Amino acid sequence: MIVSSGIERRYKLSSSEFIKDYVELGKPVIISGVITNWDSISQWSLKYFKQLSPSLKIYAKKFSGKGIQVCSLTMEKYIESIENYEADSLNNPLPPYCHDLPLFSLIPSLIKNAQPFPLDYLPKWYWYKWWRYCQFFLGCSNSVTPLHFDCLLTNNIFFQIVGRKQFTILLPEDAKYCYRKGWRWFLVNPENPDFNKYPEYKKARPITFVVNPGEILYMPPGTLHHVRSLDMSISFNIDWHTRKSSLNALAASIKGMPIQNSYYNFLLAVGLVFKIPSPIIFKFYKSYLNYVS
Ligand SMILES: O=C(O)CCC(=O)C(=O)O
Ligand SMILES: [Fe+2]
Repeated sequence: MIVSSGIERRYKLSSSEFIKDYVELGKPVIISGVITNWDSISQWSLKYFKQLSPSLKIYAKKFSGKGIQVCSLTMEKYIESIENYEADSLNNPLPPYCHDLPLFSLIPSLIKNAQPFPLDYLPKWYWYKWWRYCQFFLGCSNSVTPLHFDCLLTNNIFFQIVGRKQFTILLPEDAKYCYRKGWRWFLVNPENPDFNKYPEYKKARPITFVVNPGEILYMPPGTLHHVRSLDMSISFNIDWHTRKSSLNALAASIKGMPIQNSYYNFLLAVGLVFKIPSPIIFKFYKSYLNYVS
């Protein structure tokens, strides 16, 4: 396996540099110093979420070789299962992983804890009610998201609020060494690759790093990522297109992208390219936030 040189880290990166040196070049980066003063960094905890909204119905996922199993439970029950696991991981089962939850829409009082939001990293089209595009990840230590890329081939800005996460990422050109299954998932486990089964993975150049609370990770479209929570963790991301990435993603419709994904990309391309206001597009796009694929 070729071990590559790591990811760039930048302190208080300006939006013009972010766009010129990372988004336009398709280069990942970790940015520190931008969200360090958010209230969420000091205030959010799973206990806090439980107090705010104990009876909120949420969904959690179990990832296995057979696919994704989704279960529904209340915030209170979910947090209790995490607390039990963190207190005694030997005698409690690993709880499912609450993954892709639009928590700002479900608990709007959280929005004020994520200010000032670095809106100028995003195209203006997303500025109006930006929080509607965010998806949360709540989980215990050892929660894992297997290797995949984000299904609409969007850019991803990932905000790590509580706990640390270890990412292993690969650039899109290495996808061919990772044994794809369906549209977006990959069979190789980068933490313990089985080279007998997946010999081509020896040619891949995975990059492993830890994202700490208060840091932002940017991943360009098509970046493969495997994520392990090192601690109990709260994060959220925003998946977004530029005009260019929306058109590239539409072009991927002929490369096996599921038709449902092409529909969402079509909506975003219409918004970004023809400047149709986001409140109109969002009515149709909204169902994407509950889309499991
Ligand atoms: O944090 C995780 O476990 C997964 C994150 C992820 O896949 C994403 O932000 O697209
Ligand atoms: Fe992802």
